[in-house]
Amino acid sequence: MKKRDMNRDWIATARTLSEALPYLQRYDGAIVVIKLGGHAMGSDEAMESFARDVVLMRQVGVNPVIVHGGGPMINQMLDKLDIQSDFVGGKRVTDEATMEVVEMVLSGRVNKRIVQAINGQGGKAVGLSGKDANLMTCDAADPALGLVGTPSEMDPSLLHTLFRDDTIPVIAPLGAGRNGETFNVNGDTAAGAIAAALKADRLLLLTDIDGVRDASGEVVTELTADQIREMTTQGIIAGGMIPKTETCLAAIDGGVRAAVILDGRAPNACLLELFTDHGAGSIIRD
Ligand code: X2W
Repeated sequence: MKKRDMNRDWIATARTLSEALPYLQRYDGAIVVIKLGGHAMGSDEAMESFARDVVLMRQVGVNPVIVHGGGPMINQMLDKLDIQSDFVGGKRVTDEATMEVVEMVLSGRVNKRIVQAINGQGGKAVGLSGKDANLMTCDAADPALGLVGTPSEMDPSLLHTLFRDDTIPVIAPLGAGRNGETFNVNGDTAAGAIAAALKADRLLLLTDIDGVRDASGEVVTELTADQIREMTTQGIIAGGMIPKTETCLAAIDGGVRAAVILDGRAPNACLLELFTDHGAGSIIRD
């Protein structure tokens, strides 16, 4: 004999699913690029929950692409190896020794952790970096930063092949140079460039802040590109938020329909944003 568990609001669960229908229809076949920052990668449970959301997206017809960071994990390994590391304008000054560690950590441990988490939830993920299939060719960003790259030529054709095969790409932000170099690319920059190359429907930047705040400190849920520019000129958008909003503006300029800055540590952040009226974080459109 079995009895119903009356401690849960099952009717609300069914209603939530029903209310998701228009969103499921809207995002059927959509390309959603998700940047998972190192600061948004939490415990194994949080990673499992993120992976579950990604697999659910794929299950309902979305083509998710994960581009990850891993700055804190790179810092830990550099510390262990006693390699000093500096940031200039939010970018890691990258010499050859640092580059070796960056590639090992990002393409190795961090990338495979995400791939394994997605596959553990019944998805089919494959780990890549911008070097694979010439996805992201880079030029040096600034000689003072060493091997930091700016994406200059994108070839997303492999990603379209993976979509057709129900496979979820998980991409480390590294690019190849034209002379055999390996370049370290800021994770947000890489996600924006990949989203633009795919003309993605959404770019979701998952970070550890809950969105863009106005002068009174409140999170603004919807903004235009012009409003972002104005708030930056007025100094309301400042510090670490600037590279994020710049990435969003560049992605929108490049043909991405909308970009969202949201807190990746909040449970089911991606689902909340894509499939509910509530949304999450701050959405930026042209
Ligand atoms: C970053 C790449 C990783 C990254 C770095 O070396 O830390 C540059 O700064 P988060 O976790 O998204 O910050 N690259 C050029 O962007 O990680």
